[in-house]
Amino acid sequence: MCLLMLVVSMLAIIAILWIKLTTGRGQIQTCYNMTFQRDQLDTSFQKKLSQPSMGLNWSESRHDCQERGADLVIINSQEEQDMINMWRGNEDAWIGANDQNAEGDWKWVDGTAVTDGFWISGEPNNKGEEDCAVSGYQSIPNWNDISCSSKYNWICEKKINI
Ligand SMILES: *[C@@H]1O[C@H](CO)[C@@H](O)[C@H](O)[C@H]1NC(C)=O
Ligand SMILES: *[C@@H]1O[C@H](CO)[C@@H](O)[C@H](O)[C@H]1NC(C)=O
Ligand SMILES: [Ca+2]
Ligand SMILES: [Ca+2]
Ligand SMILES: [Ca+2]
Repeated sequence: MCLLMLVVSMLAIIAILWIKLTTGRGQIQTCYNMTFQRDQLDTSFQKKLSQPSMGLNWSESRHDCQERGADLVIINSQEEQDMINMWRGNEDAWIGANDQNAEGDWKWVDGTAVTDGFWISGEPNNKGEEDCAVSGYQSIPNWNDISCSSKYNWICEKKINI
């Protein structure tokens, strides 16, 4: 049932600019337990090819999320990483991790440490000065650190109480 919802959702991403989906807090099982707190993922996927100027830098992306009562996504599990990877299609997308305050000290937007990061092998490498994380760099599903001034799509996450 949850997987079906995801497949339907993927089709919706192709058709529309903005989608709102409800999912478990990074765990498929939570779909079956409505008393768990859920996250609402509010996903933005402007298509780069058709709208090349629509990407935002990391702080602009975060601001857009905050205007929606959300924040950039915090990826809590392999399941959440997999879902985000499906939703982003082949687009790179900002996620809510950065090391802007202290080099190499990666933090989520809620201030917690990034412990089990899904980094691409060899990343983060801070090449030049790279302090913000994208998921899906060059079609690889995992993360890369990138200059925070680069423009990408972004994924917001909003906690909701059900
Ligand atoms: C659903 O989650 C709540 C909160 O964690 C828990 O107390 C309850 O036992 C769960 N119910 C089932 C059927 O798993
Ligand atoms: C992101 O864009 C905003 C608005 O154009 C700009 O003020 C800010 O300096 C940019 N941030 C970075 C890191 O480039
Ligand atoms: Ca999350
Ligand atoms: Ca860095
Ligand atoms: Ca890098």
